[in-house]
Amino acid sequence: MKGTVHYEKRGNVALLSIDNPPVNPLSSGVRQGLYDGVTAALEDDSIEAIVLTGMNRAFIAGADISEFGGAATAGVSLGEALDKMEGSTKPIIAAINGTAFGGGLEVALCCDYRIAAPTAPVGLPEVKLGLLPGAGGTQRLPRLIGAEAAVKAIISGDPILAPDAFSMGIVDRIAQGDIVEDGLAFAAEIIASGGQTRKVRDLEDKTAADRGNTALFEQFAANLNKTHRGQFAPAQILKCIEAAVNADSFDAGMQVEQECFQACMRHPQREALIHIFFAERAANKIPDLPKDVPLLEINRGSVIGAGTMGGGIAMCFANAGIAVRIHDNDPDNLARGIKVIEGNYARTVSKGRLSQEEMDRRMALIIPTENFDDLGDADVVIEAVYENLDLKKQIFERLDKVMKAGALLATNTSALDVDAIAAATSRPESVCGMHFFSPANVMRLLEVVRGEASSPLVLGTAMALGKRLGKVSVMAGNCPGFIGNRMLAGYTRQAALMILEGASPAQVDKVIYDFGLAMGPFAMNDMVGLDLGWRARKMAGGTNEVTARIPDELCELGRYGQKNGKGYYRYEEGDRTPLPDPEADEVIKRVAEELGFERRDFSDEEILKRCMYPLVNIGAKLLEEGHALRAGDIDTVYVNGYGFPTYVGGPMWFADAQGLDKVLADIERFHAETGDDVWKPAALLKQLVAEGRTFASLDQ
Ligand code: 3H9
Repeated sequence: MKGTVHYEKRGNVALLSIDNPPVNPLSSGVRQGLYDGVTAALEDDSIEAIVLTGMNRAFIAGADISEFGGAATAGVSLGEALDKMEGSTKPIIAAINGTAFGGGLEVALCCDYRIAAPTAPVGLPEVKLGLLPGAGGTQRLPRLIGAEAAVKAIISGDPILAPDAFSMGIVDRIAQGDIVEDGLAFAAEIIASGGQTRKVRDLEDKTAADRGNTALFEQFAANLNKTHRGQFAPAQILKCIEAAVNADSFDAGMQVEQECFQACMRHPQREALIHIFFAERAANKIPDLPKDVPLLEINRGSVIGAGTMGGGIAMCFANAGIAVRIHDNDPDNLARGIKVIEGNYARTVSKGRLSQEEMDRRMALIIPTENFDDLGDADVVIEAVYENLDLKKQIFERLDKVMKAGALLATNTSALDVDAIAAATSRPESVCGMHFFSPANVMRLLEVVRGEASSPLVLGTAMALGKRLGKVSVMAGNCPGFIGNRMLAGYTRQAALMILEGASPAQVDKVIYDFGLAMGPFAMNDMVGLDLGWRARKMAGGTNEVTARIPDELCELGRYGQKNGKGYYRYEEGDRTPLPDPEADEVIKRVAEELGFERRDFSDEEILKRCMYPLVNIGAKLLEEGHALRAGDIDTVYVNGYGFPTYVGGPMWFADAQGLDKVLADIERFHAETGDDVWKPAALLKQLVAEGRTFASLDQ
């Protein structure tokens, strides 16, 4: 059995300490230990109260997710352990030393009293795994804090810091000193005042107020379409909380919770979301980098380029409390960049999500400089100028001269050759790619690009720095576009071809939106600005690429996208809703005819396959070449950097779910029909189909 609970007598109190490192999930040994510990305390007449706490760095991280979907596990169930606790005639005090998430908070809610360390976060994040709190959380939390607050907490799944949990009524006290000593002192007080138990299941006053209020739950349900479009679990959560308010008894509510929990467990979204949970953590582990690889100590950063990317990266450093210099060779750009950063923070302050003092503290960490040589004292420098290989090489040549020995030199290039950039220095072992995604202060993904010469110390440091900056870091090989953008090129090209072949931008965009992305490729292009690509192509002397013809002609007509109210779509003043526009449709038709395309109707299914399967085929090639280490890494890139719906699990997981034999058959058909290189089936895909395997099986 995995994990254990230590039992210790402290006078007339039994101290139960959960021990299942690193974060104490409720594995079989912990469940058994809870059951046995409470039983022993109840049987010992000298014990008058029980204190439950966690060893290691958490109280309890929740149910053991790795047990889900597998064979039944040994020992008592969580339900049996919780019944034992809730049935206890001696008061149980949860001394929440650290994270109490999911089943962990549910354990605490089965205790009679709760005291928390001031830094401990509590929460019910099951929704992020496609689940709902299935050990009474949907029934007990509303009884403690009311339906509305419970809906907010459980549907968002967000952590609640102990001081907020105290004001909401989730915990009774905040520890002033050592959490275990304060828990024992709390127990002594309860014993001294009669040793009363207090079961959350018996509380009524908070839920009584909303009983029969159907409008309240209709309102919650309507909001779900905006906040959790396409997701299965949130509606199930509402059903459970409604039962907590309206069912005839606590047990009847628990029955509803069990049914809904099981429905979530069976749903493919649950499997996809748990796949992403483990994939994000696996991505951090690089097979040939030893766990104890020495790392650079990062106390100061430098960023080159004060544009959108550079500014966002500087904010990442400041948000993590790391001082950072930001340089731009154009003083106006530098001043503008600092203003943008200030504006970003000010907006967060005005929304109440950041205090003014914290904003001031972060702004003070960002030091603008016009002097390139000032960058030299940093432990890491990230170059974030526009995509031009010669310019980047020049910058790295200069960095080689000014940066202190041993510093990490990173380029934020999104597609260029990291080795060519590293070769401009005398220390290519110190160079790697650190590719952030826009806006860098918001997007969670970081691609760490491994150059031919990048040293283990540099790669390990870049991965660890990513974690410190709050990113999900994925290691990518040095190939054009790395993982994310190399795959994306296949997706955008197919979309562009389909509007030449007869689909409309609105149809393609709707298919992608319904699939779960925030917007389709044409709405996205309009948002970014069609003129960027058009100008770049003009500067490069033009292109023969057929897919460039439509955006170029739209730009010739002054249709740059949202910025001037017309692109693939038209936009009403002050409104970002894309509206079909006959003028743009005319351009599309004319260009298609001029290029000799025969226009036809597309089914939504075909559009989806044409957009998604290039991701899969290129993803398979990346795996084959070793440029991506795991299928799960690719999925991690797509859900964290490209808005791919997490509940679909990423493109490789999606392909597995379709059946790789079917995916391959479609790819072969597209290849036969078009001869396009992107459809040349990856050898790995063919091999997996021949062996009856999945991409996921490669990661096991
Ligand atoms: C639930 O509770 C359902 C119930 O309502 C009903 C049941 C009937 N299980 O993230 P880290 C592993 S659903 C198994 O790197 P951090 C993780 O994989 C659950 N393993 O550390 C990693 O392993 P490795 C609701 C888990 O400090 C290691 O622990 N709970 C679990 O950055 C360290 O994790 C949640 O959704 C788990 N529950 O963050 C909480 N949790 O070293 C999920 C972690 O091999 N967990 N591991 O890569 C978290 O949010 C974060 O892990 C936590 C720690 C904040 C706890």
